Amino acid sequence: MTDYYAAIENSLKKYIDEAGLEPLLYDAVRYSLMNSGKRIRPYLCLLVTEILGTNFEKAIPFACAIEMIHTYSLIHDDLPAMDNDDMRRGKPANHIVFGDGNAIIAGDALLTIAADILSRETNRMASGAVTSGALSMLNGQCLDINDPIRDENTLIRLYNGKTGGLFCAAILSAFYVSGGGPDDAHNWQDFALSLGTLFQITDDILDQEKDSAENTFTYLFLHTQKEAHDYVHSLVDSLLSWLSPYACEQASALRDLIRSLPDRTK
Ligand code: GRG
Repeated sequence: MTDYYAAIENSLKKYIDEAGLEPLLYDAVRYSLMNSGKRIRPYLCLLVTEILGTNFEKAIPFACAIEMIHTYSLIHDDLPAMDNDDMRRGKPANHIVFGDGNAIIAGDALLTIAADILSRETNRMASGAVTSGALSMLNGQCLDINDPIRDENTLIRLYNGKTGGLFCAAILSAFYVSGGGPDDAHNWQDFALSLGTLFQITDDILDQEKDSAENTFTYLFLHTQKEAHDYVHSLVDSLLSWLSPYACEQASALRDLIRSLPDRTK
């Protein structure tokens, strides 16, 4: 199977190299973007594109724009005015190394390069899926930083925005790149939101100690550890059964990814 990860790394680097950034801004952007992220969103985008019978290269611009938007959100989320985290991806956060001002414009630069990539694409549905996911993420963040009512309904809105937004962007842009139309998108959208929820609750399980010390509102604020594990495994089962009509090697790779999520350690 194609090395999708190598394709993502090379394309991300090419896009930032071509953006005409000042050396300091380039360093701040590269520091966070080319920094051992798991690349789950762009990987999903390329896999789903191939599952739907289209060459992954058509989806590369969308996959890269999504990873840039994701990285900008992490840089901004780590700032003192937001989550105030000193470490990201195993290294000091962007603002710790470059200062708050440079971290803000590094995030802005990533968002702007993503917009530039999308503006050069002709598939408006796919571009729209990315911008809509990015806005959804901001809605989720808005709920998150404003201490919402801590109930199940709010948690679903929070997770469908903050995490589900960019999972939808990845999977729906792949769907549209492969010729899908808006009337048939809802199944893939449900799939993306379930996958986002699975990813986020495994994140909650990993961060449980820190979240509980900081009284953070997560799935584990409302549910026991056992309920979280049971829910995660029921999501894995339903995602796998949803994928059962697909037999290609990329579908097998996606099944492997889904099965691996409950055991992830980072
Ligand atoms: C500040 C604009 C803005 C938005 C913030 C995404 C987000 C919204 C905040 C980041 C904090 C967070 C826990 C988000 C939920 C999604 C999530 C689990 C992000 C981490 O994604 P990974 O694990 O990260 O894919 P890597 O580093 O592997 O790319």
